Parts: sequence; C-alpha cells; structure tokens
Amino acid sequence: MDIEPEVLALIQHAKRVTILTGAGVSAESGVATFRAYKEETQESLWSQYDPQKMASIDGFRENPNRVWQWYQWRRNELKNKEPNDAHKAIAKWQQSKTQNVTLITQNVDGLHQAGGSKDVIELHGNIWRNHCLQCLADYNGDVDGVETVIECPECGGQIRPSVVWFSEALPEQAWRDAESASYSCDLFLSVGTSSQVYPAAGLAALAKSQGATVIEVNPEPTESSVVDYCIEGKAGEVFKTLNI
Ligand code: BJW
Ligand code: ZN
Repeated sequence: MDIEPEVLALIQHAKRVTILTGAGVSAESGVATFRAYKEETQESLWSQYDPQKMASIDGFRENPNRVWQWYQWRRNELKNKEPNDAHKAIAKWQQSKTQNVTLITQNVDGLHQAGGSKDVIELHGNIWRNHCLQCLADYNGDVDGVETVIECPECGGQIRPSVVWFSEALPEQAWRDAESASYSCDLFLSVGTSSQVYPAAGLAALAKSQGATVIEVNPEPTESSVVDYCIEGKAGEVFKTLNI
C-alpha cells in the first residue's frame, strides 16, 4: 500500500501525536464493528441488535438478563482474539523517544493493552470490568459462564458491565485527559472510527481548532469535515506500511 510522501512526512515529523481509535482498529483481529461499511462482509453489531435495547440504561432496566447475556456473548467472542499489526505498531510508537504519542480509544475490548500499550485512555470503559448499578462498587468476582445478572455483595443492586451506554457520561478523568491531549497535539490521527458518536467524535475538531493536522485511517473515508487527509486503507495494513 502507498502512502503519500506529504502525509508520511507529517506523521514522521509531528512532535505530539494524539491517536483516537474506534472499532475498526480491531476489525482485522476479527472483532465485529458497530456500523458496517459498504465493502464489509461481516455483520456489524448494530445491523443485528438494537442499540437502544443493548447499550442503554433503559434497555438494561427493561430486560437486564438480555443485556447481560449479550455482553457475555461478546466477551466470549473476544476471548480468542489477538491484537493485530495496528495495535502492536501503536504500542511501539508510544515508546518513541522523539515523539510524544497519546492513545485514546473508544474500544472496550482491551486489545490495545494486549498489544503492549501501557497508557490507554479508555473513553467508553472496558468490557472485562463490572460494577454495581446502584452503589457503583467495582465487582471483581468471576463472571465466566454466568448467564443471569449477579446481585451486588455490598448492596444487593444489579451488576452491569463497566462500559459507557448511550446517554451516559464518559469517565471524568479519561475525558479530561482526552481533551487535553487533543488540545495540545500537532497531529491528530483518527483510526477506524465512523466519527458518529459524541463526545469522542468532537475531539478531532478540538485538535484542529488549536492548529493540529487531522489525518484519518479508514478503508472508507468518513464524512467528517475536519479531516485534512484520509489514508484509505485498513488500520493493520496502514500501520505496517508506516513502519514507525
Ligand atoms: C476500519 C476497518 C479497518 C472497518 N481498519 N478502519 C447528537 C449530537 C451529539 C450527540 C448526540 C446526538 N444525539 C445523541 C447524542 C449522544 C450520543 C451520540 O453521540 N449519539 C450518536 C449516535 C448521534 N452519545 C452519547 O450518548 C454519549 N454520552 C453522552 O453524550 O452523554 C451526555 C449526553 C447525555 C444525554 C443526551 C445527550 C448527551 C455516550 C456514547 C457511548 C457510546 N457507547 C458505545 C457502546 C459501548 C459499549 C459496548 O461496546 O457495548 O460505544 S456505542 C458504540 O459506538 C461504541 C463505540 O465505542 C462507539 C463508536 O463507534 P466506532 O468505534 O466509531 O465504530 P463504528 O462501528 O461506528 O465504525 C467503525 C469504523 O471502522 C467504520 O468507519 C469503518 O469504515 C472502519 N473500519 N474496518 C480501519 N480494518
Ligand atoms: Zn452495590
């Protein structure tokens, strides 16, 4: 795959790089994305499941076991998934002595960490963690194979996956860190995200408003108006070519 020399130079010479990743970065690991793109053969999650039923507090209240079982199914699907070239290249890039690289992800799958990234700003939580809906205490018990909602040992409330559902606030510290990394970078790389879900999708505009160049990596360019350059390709292939 070819990357324009001008774009390559921007990537190689930036001092402060902020990367925002989305489900597309895990696609080459075999993880389903939420929204399909036109050449995709794999079914996307939202083409099969209703986000209001599966990823909202109202959906959970209406039928907690249905939502819990959906997350158990997704955890099961994720169990044998491995980080791909994009996860690994980003982790290696974060070790750079000459460039400051901050990683923000919307993904809940933990594959960046599995690929070697130590510092990951997780905007939408992590599917491997659980907490109590009522008292908010973390639940650290083993949930493997558990098919009905667990009661909180502290207060009897319901245990839910520690991910951010629609209409819920993002974790405060993660959001603050993401904003400041976007505000202060000279290159903002948006990788494998449809840029449709806010507030994460607004970070590129924030970076741009402070003078950063915005580069997108996506096999299908998004409609985002703040993107300066799009590298049209799959994240794993693009990062392999970048060789950073
Ligand atoms: C590849 C590839 C390859 C494929 N390589 N690329 C109007 C304006 C502004 C905001 C709103 C609005 N209406 C409603 C809202 C609020 C809402 C929102 O943004 N909705 C939009 C859909 C309109 N946002 C929220 O509710 C957020 N909270 C909030 O705003 O609180 C304040 C508030 C409260 C009340 C009212 C309003 C505001 C919370 C958002 C939480 C999102 N949660 C989810 C589920 C997480 C848990 C779980 O995993 O189950 O997060 S939804 C889902 O979307 C998931 C993702 O992180 C997120 C983003 O998706 P992502 O990562 O972009 O993936 P896809 O699938 O969309 O795209 C994949 C891309 O990869 C595609 O472009 C492909 O082409 C590409 N690709 N293969 C590279 N190999
Ligand atoms: Zn509790």
